[in-house]
Amino acid sequence: MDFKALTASTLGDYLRTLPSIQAQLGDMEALDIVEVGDGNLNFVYFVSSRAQPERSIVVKQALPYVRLVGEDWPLTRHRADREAHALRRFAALCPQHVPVVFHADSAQSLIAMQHLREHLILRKGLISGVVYPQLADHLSTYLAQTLFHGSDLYLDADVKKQAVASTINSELCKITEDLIFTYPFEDHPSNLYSKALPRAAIERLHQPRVRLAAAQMKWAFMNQAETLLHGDLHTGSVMVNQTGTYVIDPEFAYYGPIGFDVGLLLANFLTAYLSQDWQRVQAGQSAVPYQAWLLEQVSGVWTGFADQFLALWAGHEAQATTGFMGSGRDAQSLALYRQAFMRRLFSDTLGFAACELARRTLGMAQVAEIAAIPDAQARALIEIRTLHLAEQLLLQREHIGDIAAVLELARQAQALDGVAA
Ligand code: SR1
Ligand code: MG
Repeated sequence: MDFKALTASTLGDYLRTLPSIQAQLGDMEALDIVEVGDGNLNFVYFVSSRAQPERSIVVKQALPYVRLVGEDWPLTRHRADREAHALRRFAALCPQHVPVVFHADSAQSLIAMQHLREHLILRKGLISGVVYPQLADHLSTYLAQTLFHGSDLYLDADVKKQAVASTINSELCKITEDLIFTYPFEDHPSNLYSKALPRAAIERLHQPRVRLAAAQMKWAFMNQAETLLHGDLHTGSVMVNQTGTYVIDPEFAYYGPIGFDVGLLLANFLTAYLSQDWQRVQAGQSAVPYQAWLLEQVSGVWTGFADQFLALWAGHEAQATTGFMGSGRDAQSLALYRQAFMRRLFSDTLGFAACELARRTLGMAQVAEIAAIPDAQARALIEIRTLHLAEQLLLQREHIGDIAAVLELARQAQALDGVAA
């Protein structure tokens, strides 16, 4: 069937032809279908059986343009294939944290998957000040499992090279190259921020040493084909409740630097942290305890990820005849290499986190915890803080010794009450 943009009225007839969907929904005579997508790119529907409303699925369709902008910004529908492939691959590696795909149709650029009806988008939970006791544990496990098993530390070299070739996602990568690594560091017409943000705060990102660092991170994003990434792992790509965590929406998946997924996630915890002065105070609460919990998530995600990544690596080396360093490897060389590897991964992570902080402050793809603040002065102060932290992380990424030092930089940014000269 030729591609057809489906709607809440036409989707039912399409789904009724599919045995895999019938198995999920049971009685499909009458279906309740609502379009619920509030993401930037795609259309998303909740579909349930009217006779058995507890049986439901999510359907996502990619249209040949960017939803946020409309038909003036054409975009390949190929992203749905990338997403279906990545969901299946990540689910095989970490089934407890990835939704099940029931059906994927390349011609229609459509995916039908598990409906996480008991879960909420993490970004919304963080704006409301909800504590999720197992969040850092779950997210660090997801990161370690997916990022380790896609890399040359685990895969045979030829398998990994084939994987790099078969997961090319150029158009979506170009969005990231522009929106995360380029536009925040220049006066681009698509940039958006508070009217009250002082020009001096924006111009700090135009300093040659900052632009140099951003260009270095862009180069790493474009050239370090280290593992299959989610590619857009912000807190809007995570669904949570008190006991479970799922990572959704990997349409930006491609082979890139390991630190990119980790860095994006940490940056979005940091925007949540730096915006609590507004969020909690509006709710009549002190921001302090929730901010402490958010910094614990930053620290817990990094240390949990690093520990599990190293454990997976050591476990794999222990049972492989020829490890990454060959069959003649010795314990001391292995230890040195692991240490250097993790050191570089940490500074990559901080550099990517910095670019994400900059673009979530100045770029067109805004985050609600900052952009929805109606008081221009209050929003501008938070933007000053996120930009300051972005600058510090970018410039110091190779010298920051550990995650505790990152938390200290975040606290210093939180304490700012204006733009540094
Ligand atoms: C056109 S908006 C692009 C952004 O939305 C996606 O969620 C990614 O974050 C991307 O950068
Ligand atoms: Mg998304």
